[in-house]
Amino acid sequence: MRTILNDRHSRHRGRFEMFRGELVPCFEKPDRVDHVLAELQRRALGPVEAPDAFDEALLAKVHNARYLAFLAGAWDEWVALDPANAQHNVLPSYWPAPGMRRDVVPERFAARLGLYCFDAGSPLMAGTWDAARHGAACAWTAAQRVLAGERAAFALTRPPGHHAGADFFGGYCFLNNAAVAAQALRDGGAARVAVLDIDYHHGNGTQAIFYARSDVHVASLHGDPRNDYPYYLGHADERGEGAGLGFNHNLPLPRGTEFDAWQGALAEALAGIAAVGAQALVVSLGVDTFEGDPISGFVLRSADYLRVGEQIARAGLPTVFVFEGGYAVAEIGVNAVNVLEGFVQAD
Ligand code: OKP
Ligand code: ZN
Repeated sequence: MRTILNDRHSRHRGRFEMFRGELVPCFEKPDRVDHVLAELQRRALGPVEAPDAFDEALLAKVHNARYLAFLAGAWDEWVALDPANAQHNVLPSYWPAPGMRRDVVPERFAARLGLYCFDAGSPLMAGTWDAARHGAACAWTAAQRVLAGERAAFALTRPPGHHAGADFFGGYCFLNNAAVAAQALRDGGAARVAVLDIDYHHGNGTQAIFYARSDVHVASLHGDPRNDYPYYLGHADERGEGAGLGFNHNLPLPRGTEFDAWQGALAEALAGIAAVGAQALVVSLGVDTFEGDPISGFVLRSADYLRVGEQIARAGLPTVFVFEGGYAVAEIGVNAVNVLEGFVQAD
């Protein structure tokens, strides 16, 4: 399987996120991708390449133009406010509460920041935009390889993407790489695309982007939002709206869920994907379902990920894997590459 690597990922390197009233070192760090890359190369799973030239105008198919302009210029605006800001990451502290106005775009940077971001855990810095847009290019390129006839391709990138919506960032995510890949598969001729999100956290951004669309079906297995981030979306009764009704499938699971039960939910998600007649698949591949993950609550073991890859391969669809979460850094390479190897071996 071919890997498209974001070689700019380490330009995004957050210092601190807000956690329990303190700023703590970021869980989402450059080592994560480096470990996956090392394991891919150790197992010789296939070539590793840079992304093709990417037309950034394609981002506007899944994100809103005002948001993209904000994100692209946020760091420069921040530093222009005060040159000393160059030493600090950007993190919001203000958000519009319900009943407050979102239609008037404030002038003040700190206020605009809160319009476009939904948590205090996603620091932005000088290299964020560059890392994120190259990540989107990787997802797009992986989709192009699959459209050209390859059985599967892997976009290895960070920051992750599935929490980013049309006009907001959060959950360590800035641009929705999986949505970019799904849209690229649609534009390349797949009449219906499915996104299968197996990251521990609900992909609220991906769900929101495609919620009213019937051409992209979104299925997600995740920690029940009653107890897990992102808390305010990801319930089983969210089934899509308008033309998209019936094309969103959430499978929330309790903390402590073991592989047997998790795999049953995966089978259900895949049955739904088959039922809607998807012609291509995007997998939001997070491995924070691992028993040793420091911020998550499922208990999958490393060997289980081989079975996950096999089960996904049996869907028989051209597949783009997009890397998302996973914070047990020492095991992240083995876990992620096990999914890919299980997929390849089942073929
Ligand atoms: C991103 B992805 C730990 C609390 C959770 C946000 C988690 C974002 C996960 N400080 N903070 O889905 O893996
Ligand atoms: Zn996650």
